[in-house]
Amino acid sequence: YSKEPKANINGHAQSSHSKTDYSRWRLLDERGRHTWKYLETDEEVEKWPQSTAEKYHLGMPTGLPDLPTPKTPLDSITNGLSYFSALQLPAGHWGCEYGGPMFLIPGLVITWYVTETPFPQAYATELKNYIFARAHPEDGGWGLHIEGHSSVFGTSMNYTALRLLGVSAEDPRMIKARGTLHKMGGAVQGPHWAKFWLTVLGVMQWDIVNPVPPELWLLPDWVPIAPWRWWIHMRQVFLPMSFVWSKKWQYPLTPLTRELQKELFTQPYDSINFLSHRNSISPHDNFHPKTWVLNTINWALVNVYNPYIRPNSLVEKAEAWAFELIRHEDENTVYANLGPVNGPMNLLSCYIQEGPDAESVRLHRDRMSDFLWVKDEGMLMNGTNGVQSWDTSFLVQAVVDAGLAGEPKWKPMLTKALEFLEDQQIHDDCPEQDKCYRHPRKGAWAFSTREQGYTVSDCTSEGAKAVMMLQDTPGYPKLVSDERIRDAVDILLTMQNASGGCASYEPQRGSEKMEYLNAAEVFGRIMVEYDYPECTTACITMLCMFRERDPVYRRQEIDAFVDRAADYIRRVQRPDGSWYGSWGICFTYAGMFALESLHAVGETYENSERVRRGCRFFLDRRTEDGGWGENYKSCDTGKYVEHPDGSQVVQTAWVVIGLIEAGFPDVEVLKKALTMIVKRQQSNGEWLQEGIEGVFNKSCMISYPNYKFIFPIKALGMFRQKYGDIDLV
Ligand code: LAN
Repeated sequence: YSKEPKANINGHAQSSHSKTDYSRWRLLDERGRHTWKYLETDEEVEKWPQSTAEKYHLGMPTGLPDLPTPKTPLDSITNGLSYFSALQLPAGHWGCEYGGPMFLIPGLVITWYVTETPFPQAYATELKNYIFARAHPEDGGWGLHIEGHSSVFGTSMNYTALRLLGVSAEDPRMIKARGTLHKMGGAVQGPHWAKFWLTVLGVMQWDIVNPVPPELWLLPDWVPIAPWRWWIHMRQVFLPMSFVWSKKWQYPLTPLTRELQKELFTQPYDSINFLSHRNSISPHDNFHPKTWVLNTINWALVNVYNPYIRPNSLVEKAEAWAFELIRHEDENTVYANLGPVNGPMNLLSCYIQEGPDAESVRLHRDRMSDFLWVKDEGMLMNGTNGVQSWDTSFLVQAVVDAGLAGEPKWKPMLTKALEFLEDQQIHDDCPEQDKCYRHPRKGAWAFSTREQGYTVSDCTSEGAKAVMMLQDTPGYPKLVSDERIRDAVDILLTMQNASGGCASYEPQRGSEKMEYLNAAEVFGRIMVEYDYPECTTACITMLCMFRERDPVYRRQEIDAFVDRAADYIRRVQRPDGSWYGSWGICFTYAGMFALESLHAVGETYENSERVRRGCRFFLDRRTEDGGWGENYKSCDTGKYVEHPDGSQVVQTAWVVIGLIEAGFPDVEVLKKALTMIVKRQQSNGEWLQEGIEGVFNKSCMISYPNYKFIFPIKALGMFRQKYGDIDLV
C-alpha cells in the first residue's frame, strides 16, 4: 500500500474524484489470491498492460471479435468457450464479482474507520460509487441484498458507510436515503448485526445490543448448545463479536460520528433509551423473528446475569479463550479468514487486544482487499475471497461433458485449470484441529482458495471430479496422484449426516432446534448445518465416479454412503416432484442436482415414477419461449415463483441438464429451451447478465456471474453428446 495515496476517512476524506480512471485498475492474481490495484503513474500503466479479463470485469469493451452465427450446439459452445477462455486468469482459474449481500461493505468501512486503517483513495471513490449504484431506485434506501426491498439493516449501514467515505449529509441522495430510514423508524429498528456495528462505531450504545457472551465458549463440549456445534459461519462470526461485545469497546466520538448520531435517528440522540430498543426491529428486516426462548434468555442475561452474577474472573477467562480461538482462525487461514464478516471482526479484535501496531493487525489489514472487487458500478465486497476453485471445477466438467476436453483448441486452457486445481487441494489438517473445532481438511478443496482452507463437501466433490475427468482424458498430465484422490474420498466419507444427506462444511453437530437461538433476525436456517440436496448430490456423483476407477478402496463404506445418500434425496422430494435448493435459486437448481443423483444410482424417467414426477414439475413451469425463469422469492416463500422477466439463461440450462440426466424423452422440449439459449448468445460468444443466480440463509441473494457461461455450455454439450450436433436455429 505504501506508495498509494490514502483516503483519510477519519474526519476528512477527500471526495474530489467522482470516478477513477478504469484503464488503471489491475487484478493481481497470486495463485488465486485476488487484489485489485489502482496504478497511479503512467509508468506503471505501461509496464502492466490491462488484460482482457480485467477489461471484461470492469465493464469496458474487450475487443473480442464477432464470431460466426451459431446454428448447432457445438457452434454455440465454441463461441462461448472462445469468449470465456479469454477470461481465464493467470493462475488458471476464473474469477468474478461475488456480490449480492449489501451488509458487507459497511462492516469493512466501519472497521477501517475505528482501527484507523489507511487504504487507497481509489477504493474509497469506487466503494461510494457502488453503494450509490445499488440504492433502491424508488426510495433511495438499501436492502439486505441487491435485489431486495429497502430495510433498516441495509439503509442504516450503507448510509453510514457513505458518510465515513466522505459523502456529505446534504447530498440529495443522502437526504432521500435518510428519509427512507426515518420512515422505517431509524437505526434503532435495525437487526442485531447493525446494532453491533453502529455501537462499535460509537453512534449507538451497548445497551441496545442483545448479549453476545463469550462465556458460551467455556461450555463443556457435551452441552447441546455449545458453539462448536453451530454452523461454521455463525460460530466464526459469534466468536469475534462476543469478544468485542464483552470488551464493550467503542471508538471515541469524532465530529463525524457526532453528526451521524443526529442523522440516523428520528428523535434527539440524548433522548433515546437504548436499552428499551434491544428488541426493536422493523418489519422490513424481521425475516426470522426471535423466539420466546431467545427473548427469555436475553432478558435474563440483561437483567440478572450481566448486572449481578457475571464474575470478572469468568469474563477474563472467556475473553482469553475467545481470543485464542480467534488466533487459531487467523493462523489456520493465513489471516484470510472464513469470510467477509468475521474477517473485519477479527481485525478489530486483534486491534483491541494487541494494539494498532501489532503484527496480527498488519496481516489482517493486508487481507481486507482480498474481498474487494471492481466492476462497472464501482467497488464491492465479495461474499467470500472469491469463487476460484468452485467455478473452475464446473467449467472443466462442462467441457468434458461436452466431449471437448480432447480438442487441441481447449487443451491449454484446461491444462492450466488442472494445474490450478492441483495447486488448490489442501494438503494438511489444521494444527490442533480438535482444540479449535476444525473439521479435517486434508484432501479437500475449499470454495475459493487453499489459503482460506475450509473443507466444503460439494467443493471437494466437484474439484475431485474435475481432476479425475481431465486426468482420464488422454493428453493430460497426471498432477494429482491416486493417493490424493483417496484423501478427498476420506474427507467425503466423514461428511454424511445421520439422515444420509450431506451438509456444507461439516456434518451436522447439533440439533436443528438450535434455531430457537437464532439471534440474527435477518436470516433463516443458520444455526446448525442442514442436509442439502445439492451438497449430497455432489458427494454421490464423486463417490460413484471414484468407485468406477478404484473399485476396491473403502468400497463397502462408499456403497453404504451412496445408498443412504440416494435415499435421502428420494425422501426430501416434495409431493409435487420438486426439491428445495439452498444455494442456488431455487427449485430449478436443486432439481438439476437431484435428478443427477438419481441418475447416478440408476433411476431415470423410464424406470422411476419419482423421476417422472421431477420432470413433470419442470414441464409445468415452462415459459412461453420454452425456457425457465425462477425468481429469488422462491427461496423464502418455499413455493416456485416465476421470474418477472421470464426465462433466464442459467435456470433454463439447469433444467435442461436435469432433464437430460433424467433421460427425459421429448427432445423437442430440450431443443426449444436450447434454441432460446443460443438466441440469447451475443455475436462475440458471451451471454449477458440476467437475474441473480444464488442464495444463502434463505433470504440473501448472491451473484454467480460465471454461471451464465458454464451452465449453458454444459447443457448444450450434454445435448450434443446425446443427440448429435443437430441444428437448433
Ligand atoms: C457460500 C458459497 C458457496 C456455497 C456452495 C458451495 C455453493 C454450497 O453448495 C455450500 C455452501 C457454500 C460454501 C456457501 C456458504 C455460505 C456463504 C459462505 C456462501 C453462500 C457465500 C457467502 C456465504 C457467507 C455466509 C456470507 C457471509 C454472511 C454471513 C451470514 C456470515
